[in-house]
Amino acid sequence: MTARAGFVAVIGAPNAGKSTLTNRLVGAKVSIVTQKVQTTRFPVRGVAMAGEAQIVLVDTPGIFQPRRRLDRAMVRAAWGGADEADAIVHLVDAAAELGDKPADKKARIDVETIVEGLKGAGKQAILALNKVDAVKREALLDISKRLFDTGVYSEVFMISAATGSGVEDLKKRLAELMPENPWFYPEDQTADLPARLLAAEITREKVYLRVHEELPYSAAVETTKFEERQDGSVRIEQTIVVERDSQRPIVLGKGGQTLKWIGQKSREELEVILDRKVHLFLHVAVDEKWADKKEFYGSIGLEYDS
Ligand SMILES: Nc1nc2c(ncn2[C@@H]2O[C@H](COP(=O)(O)OP(=O)(O)OP(=O)(O)O)[C@@H](O)[C@H]2O)c(=O)[nH]1
Ligand SMILES: [Mg+2]
Repeated sequence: MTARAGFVAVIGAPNAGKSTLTNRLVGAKVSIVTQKVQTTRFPVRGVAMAGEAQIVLVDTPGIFQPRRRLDRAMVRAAWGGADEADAIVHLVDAAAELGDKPADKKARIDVETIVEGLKGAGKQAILALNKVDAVKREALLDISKRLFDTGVYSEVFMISAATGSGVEDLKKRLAELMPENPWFYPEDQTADLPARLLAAEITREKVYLRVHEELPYSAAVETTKFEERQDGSVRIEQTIVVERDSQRPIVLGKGGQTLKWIGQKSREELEVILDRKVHLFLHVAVDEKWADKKEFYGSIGLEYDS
């Protein structure tokens, strides 16, 4: 058999489950997942193998109505991921298509924007209706028909990225769509994020999981030191950057309890991922302008002027 390899962009509204699906297809955690919208900030690659085919998934930031500089850079990066891909999966949160919370309405508008974007670019995508575990079967057919009638989809899959239902079928199909190519990555490699950045992402995930309600405008995490030590352990120093003075005590918590929790959870996960002992030191800093600094964009591969 001939080797196949290609790129699959996973696009969709914020919170559709793109990172969950990417992790599920790869079979390892390559991208962070939280209940907060706009968790993923830059395209994250995950490598899945299916027989002779290597599927390089590109988990992208959510596509939404951008307001701030960072929003614009994220949305641009998401479309950029779709531009370069051999196949596009448009992941739609089926529960949000049916719900009437403000967030659901927002998600539906974002879905329409994506449909228009695909039309404008003359691209066809695979529609994957996600979160089928959270909605009634009958409703799925209606959503699927309505979206399929837009003409931008080649086929439809109904899946649950969380439970894995339907994901194998989708994977099989993606494998067939991969062009003949030598593999881009060694067979046993699942991710290609540099360790410093990966470590920062894991900590950012813990920050969001713990204080997402109180931090409307999200924080940034920077790894300032990543030092391999003689004894095989690694010393990691990170700064959690928030935008306002009032957010510092939120991240710290009473007597530093919240920060301690964040540090502990992050360290535990990093020890598993890096497969060695981790000494993690966290600091909290306030910088009103972090989301407007050029260096920040460069460090995560986003375009400053999007
Ligand atoms: N019930 C259910 N929840 C899901 C499913 N897939 C993802 N979720 C949840 O949806 C939320 C968002 O998941 P993510 O994977 O972070 O979504 P995303 O599309 O990557 O979000 P952004 O990076 O913010 O654009 C998390 O709380 C997930 O646990 C699913 O199949 N069923
Ligand atoms: Mg994500």
